[in-house]
Formats: sequence, structure tokens, C-alpha cells
Amino acid sequence: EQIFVDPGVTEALAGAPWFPKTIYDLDKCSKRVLMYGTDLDADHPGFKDAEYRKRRMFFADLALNYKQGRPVPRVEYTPKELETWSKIYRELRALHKKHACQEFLDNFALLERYCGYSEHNVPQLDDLSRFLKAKTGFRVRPVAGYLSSRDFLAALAFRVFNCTQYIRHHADPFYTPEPDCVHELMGHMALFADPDFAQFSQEIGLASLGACEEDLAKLATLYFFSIEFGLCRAKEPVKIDGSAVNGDSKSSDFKIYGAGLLSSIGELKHAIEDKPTILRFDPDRVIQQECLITTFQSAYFYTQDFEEAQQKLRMFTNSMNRPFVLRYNPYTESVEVLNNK
Ligand code: TIH
Ligand code: FE2
Repeated sequence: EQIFVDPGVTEALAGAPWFPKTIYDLDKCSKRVLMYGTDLDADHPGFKDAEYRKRRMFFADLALNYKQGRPVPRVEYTPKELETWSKIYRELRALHKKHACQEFLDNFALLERYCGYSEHNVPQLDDLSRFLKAKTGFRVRPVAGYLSSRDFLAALAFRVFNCTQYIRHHADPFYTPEPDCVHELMGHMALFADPDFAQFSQEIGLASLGACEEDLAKLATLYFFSIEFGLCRAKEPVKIDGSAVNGDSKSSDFKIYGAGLLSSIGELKHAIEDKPTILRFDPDRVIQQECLITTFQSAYFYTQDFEEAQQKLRMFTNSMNRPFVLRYNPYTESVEVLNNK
């Protein structure tokens, strides 16, 4: 409870959608699963597989009983699950080395060293959470499936990432329409260990708290075409004397940092080999793009680097109109609401 309540703040908040004020409020909004959560949709590859459905119930239970601040329960993956993981791991790692951005690769090497990443082991969310906390203050909590954009983005404001713990059905290891632990572990985790990327992610989260529906949809689209499907420019190798090395530009001019590409063998190859539409990440253009969740994207967006993504995002969030200002307090892990009138 706030002790000194500014009447202007109370009034501004009354007109805004509810949002978590402290990290413990995430126990409310991170459990409102939308799709596939406990009951799978009919066209899902696991729909007719009773064993898979039962397994998904087990994971849904873990997530729905989770409480912020507790260790994430460790899971023993089955030989079948491990087989799916190994198959993807081997192939993705080879693709990462060629096409992922340098920040991703550097941090991925740390995950292999400190978080149990290997072809023969599915890493535990709790180990990642501890590692990320020490690196950037990010943590993960288990989630049962898709959340609404609002509930999903809200957690980022507290440097918390909602992370699925179940693995995709073995029928289609190359692409899944819903996030699974392969997507989270192979796609997202490495960059949350990068301080600039962590900051970028948190700023999207903070901007989303209490935003109106229209602004929220735009932010979700910006999140989608950066954190999930973003590209950046390959850095020119630099010679000892500081000049750029010219020539030899055989490999693509773009590197990948988006998790949805880095976790999908199918879509990553598509983005690299099929010459898709690649446009500059300009928020006013990006927000017009439809986010596709059951097929490959029809366009991707790039920035030079994370710094440019950050600047562009700030330009956008400054133009949003919210009747209050939020300030994150890392000591109390809560947001303070200030009057903006
Ligand atoms: N399509 C991705 C994959 O197959 O790994 C998973 C997702 C990315 C974005 C939303 S779901
Ligand atoms: Fe994702």
C-alpha cells in the first residue's frame, strides 16, 4: 500500500488498465494462459498424442503453482524429449555460428560453460535464472503457455521473463507455432545476459504498464519484430590499425538476434536463404506489420545494433500518452507511480 497518495495519481490510475506494481504481482498476471496451455488446440501436433497431452498437464501444473521468488522446480526430461533437444541443438548451433550476432554468441558460450547447455542435456530454468540474475538482474519464471501481450510484457518491466518449460512435440522439431523451452533456451536466454539488451527489454516492459489498448498493441508489435524476429548489421571486422577490412563480403550483411529465428531451424534458414523482405526498423513502419504466429514472417526488420533499436524504441515510447510516469525501484522491485499532469 502506498503511504502518501497523490490524488492526481489515484485519478490517473483509475482510468488505466490494471498492471502489476511489484514483482510479486506477477503471480497474478503470469498465470492467465491464453492458448494451448492445459488443453491443446486441434491442429497442434500434440493434439492427438495422449501421452504428450498428459506431459503438458504436468508442466502446466508446475507453472500455475509457481510463486515469485521460489526456485524454479527442476525437471527430468524423458529420453524422447532429450532426443528432440539433441537433434535441434546440433543443427541450430551450426547455424548460430554463421548467422547469430556476436553478443549472442559470446553469451551462449557462457551458457555452455555455466548453465549446463549441451547437446546431451536440457538446461534447467533455475540455473539460468541464477546466472542471469548475476549478469543483468534478469530472472525467469515458468509459464504454462501463451499469455496476452499485456501480461507477457508486464513481467519484463521487472526484468522477469516468462519461460515455458515443456518441449515441443517431436513430430516437428524445426518449427513450432507456440513457444517451448527450445525456443526460450536456444533463442532468448543468451541475450538476456547482455546488459544493453536487458535494458532494452525492460524498457519495453515499463512502457507497457497501464498503456491503452492501442499503444499496447503497437508495443507488442515492436517487441515481436525486435526481440523475437530482429536482425542487425554484421559488424565489419576491424584491422589492428583500426581500419575496416574490405572485400570478402560473401556471408550475409545481416546477423540475427531475434529469438524466434534463433530457435527455429526452418525459419532461420528461410530468413537467410529465401531472400525475404528486410526493412529498416522504423517504429512507424514496424507497427503496421502483422505478427504471424503460425507461419514464417513475411518481413523482418533490422537496426545497425542494439543501441539503434534502443533509440528508436525510446522515440516511440516518448510519443505514447500515459497520464502517469513510472519509475522502477530495484531495491523494492516495484514500480513507483508519479503524476504526469
Ligand atoms: N517459431 C519458433 C520456433 O519454432 O522455435 C517459436 C516461436 C517464436 C515466436 C513465437 S513462438
Ligand atoms: Fe519468444
